[in-house]
Amino acid sequence: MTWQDRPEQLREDFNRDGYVALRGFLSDAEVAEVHQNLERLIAEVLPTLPRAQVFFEDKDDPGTLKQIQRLFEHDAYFAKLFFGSAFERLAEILLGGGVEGKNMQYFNKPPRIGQATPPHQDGYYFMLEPCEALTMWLALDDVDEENGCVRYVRASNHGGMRSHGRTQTLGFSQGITDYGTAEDLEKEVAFPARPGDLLVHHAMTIHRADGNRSASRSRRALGFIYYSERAKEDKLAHAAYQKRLAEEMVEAGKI
Ligand SMILES: O=C(O)CCC(=O)C(=O)O
Repeated sequence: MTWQDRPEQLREDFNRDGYVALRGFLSDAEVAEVHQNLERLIAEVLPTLPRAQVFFEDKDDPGTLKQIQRLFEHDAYFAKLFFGSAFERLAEILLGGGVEGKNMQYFNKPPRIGQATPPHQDGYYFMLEPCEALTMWLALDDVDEENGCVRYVRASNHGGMRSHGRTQTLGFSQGITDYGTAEDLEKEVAFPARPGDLLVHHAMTIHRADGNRSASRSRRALGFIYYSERAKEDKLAHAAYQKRLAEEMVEAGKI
């Protein structure tokens, strides 16, 4: 049975737990195609992108690339993967209606130096009313506890928005300030993944990841963000925040 055969079950699991994991969402051949296109994009397109859309762990070392924003704007292959695709169809099933694709990101945590992802709720960044949106995380490497697999707090999508504060993590500027209660830790579930596995979380679901402690294994992934058509964005607040953040990053010499 494939994921298309069980839409109600998937939506029920997603609403209950705040996440679903679809193993083997892409085949090995499809993952190989994504890798080829990423290599091409990194070699040919990356040098032309605005600096607020490309993050390195060390901006003087191109080998430490950690994030690229808005892939679909930069390249037709990624636009096709994002819009009108199986990913978009799955988002419609899980959010129960029409969706709007908002962001597609490349994530890496380079070996040894890849930083932890602070605990956060994406909805805090998105500024939506109602907060109906999701993020998909497509593994492109074997990912486990050593190289920083994603961790979700089960059913945290039902607990409201937690207090967030500024972090020093490039690409994840906000983190939950009181993360680590007994309930958080008890309900935290680690999601090791292999290339082609897809994790999907609701914008209210608390999640985090450790850094990459491995000596030589990269930890690459693609993120897909879709908003429900019902969600209204506070566009002014969002644009003002993005501008302030980009200025801060330039001032701090991070980008
Ligand atoms: O790649 C990661 O560590 C986490 C990604 C994430 O937090 C997100 O896409 O919301």
